[in-house]
Amino acid sequence: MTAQPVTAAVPELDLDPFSDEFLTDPWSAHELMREAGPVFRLQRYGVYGVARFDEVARVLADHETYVSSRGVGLSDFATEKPWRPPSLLLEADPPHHTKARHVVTGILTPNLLRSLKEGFQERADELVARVAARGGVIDGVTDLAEAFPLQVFPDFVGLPEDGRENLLPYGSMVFNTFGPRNRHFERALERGAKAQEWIMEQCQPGVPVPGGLGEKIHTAAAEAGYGPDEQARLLRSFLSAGVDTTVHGIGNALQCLAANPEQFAALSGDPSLARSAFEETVRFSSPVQTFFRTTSRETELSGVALPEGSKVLMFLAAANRDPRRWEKPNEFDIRRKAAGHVGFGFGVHACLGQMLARLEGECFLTALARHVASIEPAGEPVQQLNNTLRGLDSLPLRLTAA
Ligand code: HEM
Ligand code: OVM
Repeated sequence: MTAQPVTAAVPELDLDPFSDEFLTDPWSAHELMREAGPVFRLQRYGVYGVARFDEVARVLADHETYVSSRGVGLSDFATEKPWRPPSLLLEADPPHHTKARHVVTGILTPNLLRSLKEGFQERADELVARVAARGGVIDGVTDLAEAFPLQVFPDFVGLPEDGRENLLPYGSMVFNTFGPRNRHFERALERGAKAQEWIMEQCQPGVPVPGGLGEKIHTAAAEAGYGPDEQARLLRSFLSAGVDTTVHGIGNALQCLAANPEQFAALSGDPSLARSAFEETVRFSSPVQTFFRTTSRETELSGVALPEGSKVLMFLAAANRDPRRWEKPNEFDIRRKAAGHVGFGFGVHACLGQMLARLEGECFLTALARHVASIEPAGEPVQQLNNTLRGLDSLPLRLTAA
């Protein structure tokens, strides 16, 4: 027997992907990880990592070996109590996951999304035209990237006006808790406590405004046999994942367009490029940078033996810039075929909100193309450091109205 030796040399890296240095500028470390090998170990956390497109896709594709029910953060739910009751979607495996997913996909239909388009476009046009007309230096994050989703998403879900300021802190809290118990995690728990209370109130049956997504989820979940607690938890998924992600997507798009005037010129010249520009932003900037899986059994990945119970960190952002998969991966090019990136994941857990995210991105960038003639950096952007998300706290810009 000449079985191939499987564990011969797993590269051991001493990088900390949750350190401020890494989170501030992950790109050179991503390259180092991709070049270290198809699979490596992160010594500091005792976990495996994959940063090449093929291995990330393989882990995403095999949900039986690489499970989500033990948590998609560093914490292993088999040995540690989760900080909140696990998501019925994100932190579940088939067949439980399949059932929950079915409830939601029956609601977020292409028809429903189509019905939103006109209203989203109007709000985007109105907002962008107003901010562009103001002149002077604006903040791309608070004036635009936060303002647009914070208008359309809570209305769509059927949330009250009062308390919407809790949405961003709650999302940022949830995404921080996928990391280790570092400064970001601990601060998130402290600062997010109040937001969490408000979010959970909004998730209770009977609270969301009739006619909105919230009520629809409760009705469909009840019909599927879920009790009040599970209904609330399904809606909680949307309030966890639905705002910070698109805010960062839009903020990152503004940053990329301001940094690449020829790309903004292409968009202005042809606003129908808006959807593809947003897709390229998700590939290029990967608002969700990482997720973990846990091995449910001993397995082998690209010649590396992984014991049962191993945490595997998928660097989605690194896969999205893997030169093995992409031509000129570090160039932001709104005309490229960005489809096939893993910024929304892939497989059974592929982002449930991706069509809504794309709709928001497309409407926003269409409005930008229509109402803004030029967009220039007007100061240093401030990165918002989060264990999972990549986005900005502030982005000083000078806009010229079209
Ligand atoms: C799942 C990214 C917007 C709701 C995911 C996953 C990624 C992702 C990478 C896969 C998780 C995994 O494989 O473990 C993004 C990005 C967004 C975005 C980059 C914006 C640019 C949204 C929005 C919503 C949403 C707007 C809700 C309206 C969800 C939910 C899941 C998910 C519920 C879990 C799906 C499942 O486990 O079956 N998202 N997302 N996302 N996303 Fe998004
Ligand atoms: C959920 C959830 C939370 C955070 C992110 C996410 C990216 C889903 O509660 O289901 O998907």
